[in-house]
Amino acid sequence: MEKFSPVGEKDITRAIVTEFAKQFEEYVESDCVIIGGGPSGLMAGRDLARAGKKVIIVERNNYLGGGFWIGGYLMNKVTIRHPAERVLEELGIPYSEVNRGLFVADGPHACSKLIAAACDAGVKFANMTVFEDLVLKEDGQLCGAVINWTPISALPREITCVDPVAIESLVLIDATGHDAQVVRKLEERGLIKTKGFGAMWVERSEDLIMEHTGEVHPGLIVTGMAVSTTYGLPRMGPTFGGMLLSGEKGAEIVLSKLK
Ligand code: 48H
Repeated sequence: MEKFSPVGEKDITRAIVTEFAKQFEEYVESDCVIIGGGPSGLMAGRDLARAGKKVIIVERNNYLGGGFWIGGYLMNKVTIRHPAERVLEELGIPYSEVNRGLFVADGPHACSKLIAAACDAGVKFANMTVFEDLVLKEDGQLCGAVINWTPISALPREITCVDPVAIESLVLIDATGHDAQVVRKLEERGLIKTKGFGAMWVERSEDLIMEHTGEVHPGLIVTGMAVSTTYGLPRMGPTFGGMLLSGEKGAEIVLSKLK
């Protein structure tokens, strides 16, 4: 059997540190920073990277995919309503039609294909990294994100005080799901008023999300469930078509802004 190459511990450590630092240094200045690596953030990232933009997704967890692994109630079948099944086709995710206009796929298969598509397109990731605050300049223009390692931000202030760092971008996307964390930072500063997502009403919610996906503040686009929270729209429950198409629309808006 062929032997493994004679590479030692220090070489492995050096490879990790060097490659991480190189990428981080490069993405400190990006075309678009997306906060949140769930279905809407991954779709937006994939489309932006495919269009040749430099895009990084900041994700507080180690894993990517947000709520897209599980369909609902801890059951790993995800549902998608027409017309979003075209995304399943595009990503090569096997699915079946269980009712007219209602499609089902395996959560792990769907989610991993979406993550892979974003990676293949060239999206970079800062995982285990939490969005903490905004970089706001003239006339309230949003120009970047203040970030820290998730384990550091999770520690109580009494036992640690490690300042965050900032990364700059021309545009940001809030894809943080129910919490709408980026929009909420604007709210803390009196720049916007969020309404909180409404009760479940699937027939209305996804069309409304598509209508409202857009720029909420100069330099900030909101996608996915964060749109419901921002505008007080009904939630849709465990179905993901609106998340995928909202991410796609968010990317189109970013691209038109970057032109
Ligand atoms: C870094 C953060 C931070 C932070 C959060 O929840 P998600 O899957 O979001 P969407 O909008 O792409 O999809 C929502 C969908 O999964 C869902 O929950 C649905 C359809 N619910 C319907 C209903 O009725 O409830 O992903 C958001 C991601 C997660 O991975 C978070 O960890 C991450 O954002 N995130 N990352 N810094 N401050 N906050």
